Amino acid sequence: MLIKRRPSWALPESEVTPKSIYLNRRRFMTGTIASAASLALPGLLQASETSSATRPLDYRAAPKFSTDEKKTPLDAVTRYNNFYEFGTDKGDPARYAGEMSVDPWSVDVEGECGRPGRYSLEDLLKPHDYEERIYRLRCVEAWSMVIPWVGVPLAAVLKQLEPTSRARYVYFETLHDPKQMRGQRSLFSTIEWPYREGLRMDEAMNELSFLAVGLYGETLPNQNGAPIRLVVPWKYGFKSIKSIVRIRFMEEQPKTSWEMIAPNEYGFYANVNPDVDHPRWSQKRERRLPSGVLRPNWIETAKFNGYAEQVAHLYKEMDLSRFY
Ligand SMILES: Nc1nc2c(c(=O)[nH]1)N[C@H]1C(S)=C(S)[C@@H](COP(=O)(O)O)O[C@H]1N2
Ligand SMILES: [Mo]
Repeated sequence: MLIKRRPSWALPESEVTPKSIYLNRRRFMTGTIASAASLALPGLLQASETSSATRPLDYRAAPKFSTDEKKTPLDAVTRYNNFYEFGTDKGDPARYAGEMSVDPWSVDVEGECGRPGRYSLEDLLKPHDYEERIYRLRCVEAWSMVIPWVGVPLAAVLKQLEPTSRARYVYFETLHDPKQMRGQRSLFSTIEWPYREGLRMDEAMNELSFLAVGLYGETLPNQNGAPIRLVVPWKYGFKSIKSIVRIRFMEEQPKTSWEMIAPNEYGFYANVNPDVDHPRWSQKRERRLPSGVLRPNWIETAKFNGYAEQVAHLYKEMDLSRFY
């Protein structure tokens, strides 16, 4: 029997009308073995969905950060994931991320800033109102989604921590706890835990950079990086680090997980760019999910994932084929 607990930073149920999105699931096909398995084992997935129960959030829409594109159905957003802490199969996070406990949660703030210390998630977010932003998410593996996130601008949270003039980069870490994260117990893991990511300070302060605490109007399902994750929509998905427990302001460019694994394939910048192919595949097109096996939904990839107007100026002086 699973006891549903409301995170302290979510709203009391009495203040909002819960959405019925979970009651009205549609099955979808992604064309992977993972989803075939998930269709065959509905009971198993049902259990993990319940164990990472979500709660409604109070937020307002941010029309400036929206899109006319069709949103990816919740089913795809929550069942086709990359979260190697729970396994490398696309279905593993939905199956196993319920084994992680996300309440209470705290974030350690360190380095070049005026307000270092350990913050409860509640204290970190208290000064800010939640907004909904509908962003495209483009994975380096050439698939993409359109996701309605709920959260706060990264810049607002970072400013409140008072970065010093020496802070040129900001670095993030995911929880490292093999007891709760079975992928970290694996002997075959290529990642040196914890999962690490980082941004240049001007990238972090860009209006698009976002800290998500929810999606589709509710707190994040664990598989999507509960209780707090980064969303950097003009960069490949691996920059959007999940389940953040550490923020460090740094003078030097930090080492990041995928760059550590294969520096010739994955760079620190990782801007979405159809003109710079991955060494092993083209980045000119992407499968917009849901996408069937028989009729894959291929679309053209846009430079900076379609956000050039907001971010191209950050890279004016840079050769993006060298700084990939
Ligand atoms: N800690 C952590 N964060 C992570 C990953 C991961 O394996 N571990 N995968 C990244 C990749 S490759 C992608 S594409 C996105 C996927 O986010 P989603 O599952 O919410 O769609 O999360 C990113 N953040
Ligand atoms: Mo990804």
